[in-house]
Amino acid sequence: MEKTLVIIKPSAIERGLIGEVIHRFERKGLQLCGMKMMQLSDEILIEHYAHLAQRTFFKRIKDSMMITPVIVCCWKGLHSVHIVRTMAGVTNGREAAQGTIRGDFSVSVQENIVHTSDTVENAKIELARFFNDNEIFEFEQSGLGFLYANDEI
Ligand code: FUP
Repeated sequence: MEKTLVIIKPSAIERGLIGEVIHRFERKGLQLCGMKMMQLSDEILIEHYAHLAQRTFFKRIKDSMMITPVIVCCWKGLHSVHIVRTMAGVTNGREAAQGTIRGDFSVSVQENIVHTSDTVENAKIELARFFNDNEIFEFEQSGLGFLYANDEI
C-alpha cells in the first residue's frame, strides 16, 4: 500500500486546526503510521521547495514554514497519494473546492494549511526527507475488511 507525506503547516498550527486535519484523514480510512512535531530549517526547506527556487516568492514561503513548528505525518492506504492530495484541494485556498481542507479552511495560496506529496515517487523522497526509518511504523490496520474488498488489497 502507498504511503504519503502530509505536513500540517504553521497556518493550521496557529489556527487550531491540527485535530481537524488529522480527523479527516483518519475518518477517510487511511492509517497513520508516523507523526512528529518538528521545527523546519532553511536547509530542509531549500531541498523540499527546490522546484520553486527560482520563483520570486521562494523566501516568503520558506519563512512562512518556519514561523512555528510543523507536524509531519505519514498516511498509508490504497492510492493514498491521490486520496490525500484530492482531500487537500488545489494549492490556492480561494479556488479549492468546498469540502476539501484548503477549500474549507484557507483563503490564501501560501497559508494553505497542509502540504501533501504530489506523486508516489515524490512521496517516497519526501517521507525519507522528514522521517528516519524507525519513525515509520508497520502494523496491521484493524477493520481492513470493512475498508476494502478482498480483491482490492
Ligand atoms: P502544492 O503542491 O499544492 O503544495 O503547491 P506547490 O508545490 O506548487 O507550492 C508550494 C507552496 O508554495 C504552496 F503551498 C504555496 C506556495 N506558492 C505560492 O505562495 N505562490 C504560488 O504562486 C505558488 C505556490
